[in-house]
Amino acid sequence: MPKPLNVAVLGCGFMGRTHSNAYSQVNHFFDREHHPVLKACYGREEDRAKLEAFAKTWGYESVETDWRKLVARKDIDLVDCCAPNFMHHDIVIAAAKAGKMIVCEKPLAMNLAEAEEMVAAVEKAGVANMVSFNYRRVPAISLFKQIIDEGRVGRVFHYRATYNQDYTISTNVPQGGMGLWRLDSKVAGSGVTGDLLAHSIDTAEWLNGPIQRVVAHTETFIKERKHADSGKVEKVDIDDACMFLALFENGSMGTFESTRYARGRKNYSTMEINGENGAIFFDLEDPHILEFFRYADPQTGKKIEDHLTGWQRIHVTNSEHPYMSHYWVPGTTIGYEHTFINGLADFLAGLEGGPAFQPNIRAAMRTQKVCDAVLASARKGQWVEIE
Ligand code: SOE
Repeated sequence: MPKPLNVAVLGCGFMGRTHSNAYSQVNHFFDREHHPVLKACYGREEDRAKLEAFAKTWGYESVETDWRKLVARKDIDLVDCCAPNFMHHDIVIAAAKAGKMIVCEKPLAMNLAEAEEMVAAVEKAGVANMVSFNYRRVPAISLFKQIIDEGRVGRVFHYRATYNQDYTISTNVPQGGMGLWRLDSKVAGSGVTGDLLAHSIDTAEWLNGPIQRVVAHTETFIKERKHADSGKVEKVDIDDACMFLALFENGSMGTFESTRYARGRKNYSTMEINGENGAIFFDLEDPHILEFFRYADPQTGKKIEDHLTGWQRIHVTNSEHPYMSHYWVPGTTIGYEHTFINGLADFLAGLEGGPAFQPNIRAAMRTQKVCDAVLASARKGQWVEIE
C-alpha cells in the first residue's frame, strides 16, 4: 500500500522547480512505498502571483506566504527548503523542532556557525534529513565512485576540479532580487565558493576522502553593481572567482577553480583523479560520458598491455550503470532533472530500510567547514588547517 508523504516546498525558483519535479516523478521510475503528495508551497506575499502560478503548474494543493505557519502545519510530513541561503538556518531549525523530515538545498548555511546550530537541532529532533548535493546522483559520477571503490585507481596522487560559468561578466547584471540573489552576500553568504565550489568539495571528499588543509585566493572583478531591491549602486561582497590548493588526508594534492567569468562556460563542472593504476575524468557539460584510463589490472596489479592502454569513453547508459536500469533502454540518455529524482529515490529508500541517505546535514556541515576554511585562507593569504 502506498504511504502518502505530505511535502511542503519553500521557494518557487529554479530549485523549487527541480524538487517539485522530483516529487512528481519519483514513483514513476522507482518502486518506493512512500508517495510524495505536493501539499503546499511557500513564496513571499509580494511574489503571490508567481507563487500561485507555480502551485498551479506543479499541482500543489495550497499556498502559504508565511513559512513559519507552513512549517507548523499538522498535515505536513516533510519540509523542503529551496529558499535563498540566508533562510536555511531558521527554516531547518523550525522544521526540526516541529518534528518534520527535512530536505535542504545546498549550501547548507551562510557559514559554519549556522551549520553547527542546524545540525544540533536536527540531530536532537532525530528527523530524517538530506542535503541536496544532486551531482553525486549523476550516473557517471556514481560510476566514478564505483570505479575508485573497486580499486581500479589505486594510490591517488592528484585530484582536480573546476566549476565555471559566465553569467555575471556584464557590469549591467544587477545584484539581488529573485534571479540574482546569488550575487548578494547578505542573501547568499558567499559567491562561487558556497554556490559552486560547495558542489566540487562535496564530490571531492566523497570520491577522494577528507581535505586536510587549503590555501586560496578569491577575486571580485566587478566591485559595485546596482541592487535590484534598493535600485542603488552598492558594493559587491561576494567572491566572483576562487582558486584553491588542497592537501587530502590520503596524501594526494588537489586543485580547485571556480568562476562566473569563464566566457563560454555555462555549467562546466569537471573532476579528474590520477592514481597509480588508473585515472578518471568527468565533465558535466557532457554528462553521459565517463573517461577512464586503465593502467593496471586491479586484481593482479599487472600493467595492461601497451597497445591496449588509452582513455576509454564510457557511455553511461547501460542498465548495469548506476540508476540507469530505472529509466529507458541502453544508449538512451537522462537529464539534469533526474539527478534530483535519483536523490529523492535514495532518500525514500533510506526511510524504507535501505542505507541512510548521504549527504545528510552532518556531511553538508563538513562541506561548509571546508568552504569557510577556503574563504578564511583567501582573507588571510595563508594555509588553513581543517580538523
Ligand atoms: C548557479 O548558477 C547554479 O544554479 C547553482 O546554484 C546550482 O547549485 C548549480 O547546480 C547550477 O548553477
